[in-house]
Amino acid sequence: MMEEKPVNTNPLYLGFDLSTQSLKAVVTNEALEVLYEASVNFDKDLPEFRTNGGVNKDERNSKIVSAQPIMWVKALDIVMEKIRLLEFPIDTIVGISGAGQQHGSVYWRRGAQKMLQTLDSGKFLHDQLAFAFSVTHSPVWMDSSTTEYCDKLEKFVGGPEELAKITGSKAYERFTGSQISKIFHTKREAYNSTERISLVSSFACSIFLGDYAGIDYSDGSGMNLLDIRTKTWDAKCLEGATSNESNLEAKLGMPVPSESVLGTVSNYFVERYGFSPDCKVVAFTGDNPSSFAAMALGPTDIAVSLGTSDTVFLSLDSLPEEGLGEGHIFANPMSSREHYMAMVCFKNGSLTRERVRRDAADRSWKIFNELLNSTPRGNFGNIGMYYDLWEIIPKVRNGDHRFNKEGSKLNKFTSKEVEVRALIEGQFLSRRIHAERIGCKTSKESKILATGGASGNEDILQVLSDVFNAPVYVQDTSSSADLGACYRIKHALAEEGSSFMEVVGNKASFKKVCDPNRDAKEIYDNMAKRFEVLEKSIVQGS
Ligand code: 5FX
Repeated sequence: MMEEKPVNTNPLYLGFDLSTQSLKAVVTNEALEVLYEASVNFDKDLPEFRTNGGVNKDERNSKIVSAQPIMWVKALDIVMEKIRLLEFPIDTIVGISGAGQQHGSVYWRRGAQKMLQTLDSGKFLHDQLAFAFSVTHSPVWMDSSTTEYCDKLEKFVGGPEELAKITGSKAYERFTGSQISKIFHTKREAYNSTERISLVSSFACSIFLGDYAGIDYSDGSGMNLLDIRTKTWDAKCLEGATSNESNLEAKLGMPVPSESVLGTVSNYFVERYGFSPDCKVVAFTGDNPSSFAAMALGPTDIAVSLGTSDTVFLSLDSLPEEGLGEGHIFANPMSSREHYMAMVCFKNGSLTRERVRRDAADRSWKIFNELLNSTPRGNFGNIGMYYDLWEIIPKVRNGDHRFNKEGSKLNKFTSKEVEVRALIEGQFLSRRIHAERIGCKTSKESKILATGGASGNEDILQVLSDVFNAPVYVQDTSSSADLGACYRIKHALAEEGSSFMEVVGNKASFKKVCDPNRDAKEIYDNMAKRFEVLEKSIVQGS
């Protein structure tokens, strides 16, 4: 008689986030409740790598920013030991996935695949992978040293708009295509000895898989190399980044859908930590796509992250007809074969709100909110645009711009109240205009999900709600990239054909904090039109 296999009644999911400053792990149950957490902070826990904020800045050129992949490997060793010490049944973990800081690239030396396939469970990973990398310092997303390679790539494919049409984004210094291009042109020997190029996400996935893991469609969209329609490497982009004899396509391997199960966990983890040999490894993705998955947004919802910089995230059923190049279009990590996510980043977020709070409100949020609330919606027709840093979208240099209701330029507003409202309305009008250009359409069902530091300020959120004419919600639990990995595991392991929403549902619990005022639509529809014209004039003069 065949022995009956015990049914696993308590499946657990293990999600990672290999982010800029730390490696975090979270274990959830099937209900996606967090049971255990462990983390490693690169600066504090791995001081031998001398990182600051998890990265190394080149002493002679501050545009060059990197991190050592062997540091990330060592962090994995430590986090796995911490997980072991939590003393839960590791063999009940049914799936592993994760997220990585976007755009960073890892260069595996010839022979590294064999190393991954034959890891000795008696030894640490970092001892065995010490010579696995042909480039010892991986460029990360904070690197901005590749302007000439961006220009070259855009020119080769026919200009920035053309590149955006193919890949979903114009060329950006941090995007992996230009980073690979720089290595190809300046470190040819290292490039030639590279067997495989991974993103940070697929690099971490490869270790759990014990073999090279494919780059997933969603994180792969942040490279300026992937055709976002066909989800294949674009021959022209590959050639523009390197040459037609660079063998880049083979070094990148085949891209994979973000929701794919790539195999079972490497024997190394079975023997060393007691994982079940049946534990599945689901493709890892980028940190932004993974946090996006953790928000489980509906098709008409918008997420607005109000942090040091502000970011707007949208789900798109199809590619926008116009506006490609305004921000970034990635394959949607929840349904990467057919849908898209849009991401628009604005550098001047909390940084600028804090500066105006200092200058107009004596550094006090209480005073700031009182000033904001003592002016009417529409601010008597006054409009402001404030940039402490060179902005990404729109492309303008730093400086403040103030206009009265006739559209004439002013040096100063008449009061601090007007200044504070002009800042907040101006920021959100800009978020709205640029989100609309990339395909954002609000409807009666739309919700705005606010996250990030400033999402705790309900007076600011009221303006957000009015400008977008939609209710604003905040999430009860934080929507993190590691949690998003657990959501993605559950979806990937569910019955074939089930949608992410069916499997994860509205697991993410939202709390409504404001509704738009009745007169908001008319006021801000008009103001958005005026804002757009004024913003254009600034871009032209910049
Ligand atoms: C997105 O395009 C970025 O460059 C950053 O948000 C990184 O993903 C941070 F890890």
